[in-house]
Amino acid sequence: MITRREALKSALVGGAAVAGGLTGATNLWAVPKRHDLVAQNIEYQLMQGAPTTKNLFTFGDAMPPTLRVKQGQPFHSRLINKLDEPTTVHWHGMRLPNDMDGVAFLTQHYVYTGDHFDYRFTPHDAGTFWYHPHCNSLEQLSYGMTGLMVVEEAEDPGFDQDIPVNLRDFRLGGDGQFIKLFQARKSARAGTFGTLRTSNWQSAPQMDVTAGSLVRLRLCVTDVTRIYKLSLPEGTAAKVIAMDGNPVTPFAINKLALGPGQRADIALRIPDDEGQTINLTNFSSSAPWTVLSLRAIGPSLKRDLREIKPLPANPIPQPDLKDAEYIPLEFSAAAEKRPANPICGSLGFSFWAVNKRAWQGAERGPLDPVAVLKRDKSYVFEFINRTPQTHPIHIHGMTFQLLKSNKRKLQPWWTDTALVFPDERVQVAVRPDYVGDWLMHCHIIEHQESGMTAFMRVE
Ligand SMILES: [Cu+2]
Repeated sequence: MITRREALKSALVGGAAVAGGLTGATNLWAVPKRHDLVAQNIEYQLMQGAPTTKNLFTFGDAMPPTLRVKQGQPFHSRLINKLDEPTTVHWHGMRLPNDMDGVAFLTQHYVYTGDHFDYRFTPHDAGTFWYHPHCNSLEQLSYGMTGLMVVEEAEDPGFDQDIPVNLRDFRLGGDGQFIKLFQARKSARAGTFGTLRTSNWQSAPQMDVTAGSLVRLRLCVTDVTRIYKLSLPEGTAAKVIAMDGNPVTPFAINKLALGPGQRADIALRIPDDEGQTINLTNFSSSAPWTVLSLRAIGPSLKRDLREIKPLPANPIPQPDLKDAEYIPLEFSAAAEKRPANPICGSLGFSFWAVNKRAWQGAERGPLDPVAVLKRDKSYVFEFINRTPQTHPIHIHGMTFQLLKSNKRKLQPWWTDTALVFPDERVQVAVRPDYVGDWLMHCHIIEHQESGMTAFMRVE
């Protein structure tokens, strides 16, 4: 008997040559630089004096690299799998062809140990994005496989320095080794937190930046659980200029809620005097803690925040609200909290549901789509949170606009991941521009892997 896994593996091997030939032929005119992502185990000192020697997964030989590409230019990345298990890469926030979306079993087959897979697409939108596996997600993300992707604007906005910041925790014991990644009773609530808080794989790093310069800080929460609340000291010359990759009307950062999957770009003017520091602080825990600090060095460049050019809007298809179809999407606890088979990264529990259905883990094959949409038609989704927890709801392959909430005033931001607070109802508008099966899930990975996942089909 051929198992499903073996059948998929042979299908993959058979299909790879054909796909390689085709993509080779379509790329005669533009040969983009190839960004190789080697998925592998490494040893690394995350915790002072206690190197992590087991189960630290990454792309490359340190923290996954920040990939940089220009808006509108073809991008090519080769995933080379040197892990002892299958993996994939998902490009969070990208509007791209469905077969490049990286979701195991829904949009592509596993990339097995020793195999590789070529991802090719052209980023339409400039901004801060990120990438991670969509396969055994709780382990692979928790073990380190989260990296940033910067899509640069066609025209340089005029910063002196651009600093991507990968915000996440690691769940390590005192010996620097990973401990059990989740506790089921916590997965059924806000999720299980890590023990070591890091920015770019360092604890509260201090970064030296030129005095009086203009810095673009690209904050990206790649943690599997933590919702940050970020502040800079009062009076700091700084503005949030983009959220989740997309430009916003600039505003001051003050306990900014940023959940797993979300990003904030901050334009920051460094003080004039050498040695002056600015601390970025997180207020979401009972005791606030420093996320990173920036220290001014050298003579002042005497720049002014007003010298930054406004970021141009991204070319996102605009929904037509008069012609939009309404689709309610309800996020709740599962009717029955019972153990399920732990397959393809699912936790082995059903705690959560979307429209009353708990996703059972991808390897069993997808359920029916939660909604069937038409490409280029407009929709209003209502995210209805029936739980006492906050959920960062992420939809693959489409960028949607925040419309309104029953709890607070929303800015009309464009996003791919919306925080939906307890008992909140958030309406968003979207006009999907790519056909295919697009996953929708909570980005608290324990919630994703214990039922709070569904997918939408765009025809
Ligand atoms: Cu959630």
